[in-house]
Amino acid sequence: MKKELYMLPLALTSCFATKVCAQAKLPGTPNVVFIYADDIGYGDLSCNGAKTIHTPNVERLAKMGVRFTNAHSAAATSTPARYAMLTGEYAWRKAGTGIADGDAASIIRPERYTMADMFKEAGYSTGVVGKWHLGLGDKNGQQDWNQPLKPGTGDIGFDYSFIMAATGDRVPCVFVENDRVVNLDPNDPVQVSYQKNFPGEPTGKDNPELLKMHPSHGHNQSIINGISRIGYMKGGKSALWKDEEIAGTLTGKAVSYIENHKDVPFFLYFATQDAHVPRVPAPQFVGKSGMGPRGDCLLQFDWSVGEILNTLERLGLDKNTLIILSSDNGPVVDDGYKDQAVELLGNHKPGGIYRGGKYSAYEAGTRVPCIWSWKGVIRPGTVSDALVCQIDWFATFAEMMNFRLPEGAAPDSQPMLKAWTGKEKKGREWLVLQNAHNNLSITDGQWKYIRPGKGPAVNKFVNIELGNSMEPQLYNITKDPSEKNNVADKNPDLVKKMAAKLEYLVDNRYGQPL
Ligand code: NG6
Ligand code: CA
Repeated sequence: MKKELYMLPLALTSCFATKVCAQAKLPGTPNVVFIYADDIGYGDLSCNGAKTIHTPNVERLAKMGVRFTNAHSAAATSTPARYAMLTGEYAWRKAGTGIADGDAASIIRPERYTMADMFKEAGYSTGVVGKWHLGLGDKNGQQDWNQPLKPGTGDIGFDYSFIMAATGDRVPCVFVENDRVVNLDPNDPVQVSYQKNFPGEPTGKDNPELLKMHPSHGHNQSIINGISRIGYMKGGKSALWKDEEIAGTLTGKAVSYIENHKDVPFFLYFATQDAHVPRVPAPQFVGKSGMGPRGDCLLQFDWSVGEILNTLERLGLDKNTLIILSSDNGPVVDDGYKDQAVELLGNHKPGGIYRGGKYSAYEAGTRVPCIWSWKGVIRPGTVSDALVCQIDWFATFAEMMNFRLPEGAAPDSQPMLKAWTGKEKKGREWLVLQNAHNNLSITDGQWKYIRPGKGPAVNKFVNIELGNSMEPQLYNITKDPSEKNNVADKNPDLVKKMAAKLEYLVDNRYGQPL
């Protein structure tokens, strides 16, 4: 698809003409800030009922806007959830969108029309700060990390980026700013491999004596800052991040992005590393939750949220900024490091009442925290039970800005501004969700059908039920939100109907209801 300039709202067209893009005054063109958490579950936040952890800044945001109780990421892991959110296309339609290695090539290619492209065309400055996990460069494993990484975020609509290439537990452990590794010493180039180690470099597997945090499963390759990771890397010493500084660095970059763009309309996608593994909170949060590093990282996340809210208020931008908070997938307690998350969990339920967790087809896999706040438009303190999904943000922003999307863009994204602003109780008619084994489910908010498919029933390492089964599963989510009773046998007609609906949608017939 070619990128062209499409019909723009009047006020923004004139902004192009004068080349002075003052803060857009139209109610339909607020600044947009995403605060996108990693692996934070529905039950991890006090606004959603957590009792053992207090997250006051998220509560403050919830009080300002609408809190959703049935909001989903499009997939139960990071890469496909982010892919779907930024492209408006279900990730299961596209090969190569599973959990990306740290040396994955750009998964969203320049010809793909993204949410950032749309904002840019609508006259916004566009920035991404934080966890990326959608690949960089042209070919898997072929990147030269010492050169600009092309294609990169700038080729899919972001004017500015300050990102972690993949995840905290994957090499390379460096920040990348506008396609270049930050603080790189040319005399100590970064090398990365997901195939084999570099001769002489220690690994978690062979040199556990060098570790300050030990893996519980996987994560036994290159050692960076005393933590062994997934993948091998060598060099780039001056560029390596310090794990306990990641939240501060990323939050600081997000804050300066907002400061630097206070006079123009902007879209900021701020993706935190919290509370993904390895969990290494800054000293000020260590021991504060009583639940070990995972709980401390939840407090750190809350702090980041507070910094963003304070910045917007300080700059007087809170009046014209749509703030969105959510998470890429559900929670996991032990995700590969011995960080006491299991031992110190106590009564805390990261997924709330929902079954499963990260990776799972059950509710906790994708039912995530979600808040929209927009002063003057969204009534403060609203709670919505509408069935909504992050995949719809794209088309909803287009609706909000009265922006006509190019044909074929955001094919699975549905404009749902009324639901997202808490004005309408009803959300989607149906929604397709994806677990880590690419098994799909379909829900209409009341019923959920999980299509039979291969894969283990439980991931024993992380102790999460995955929802994989060769038998059809049907749950009455309204009556049985914890998915205790599979009622597929008792409702053969409904199973047939939902299975047919799912097949219809899978068969590339975007969007249209059956
Ligand atoms: C898994 C990792 C897990 C995490 C996940 C991606 C192992 C054993 N487990 O493969 O630790 O990194 O991938 O998480 O390597 S996500 O939130 O970015 O999708
Ligand atoms: Ca995640």
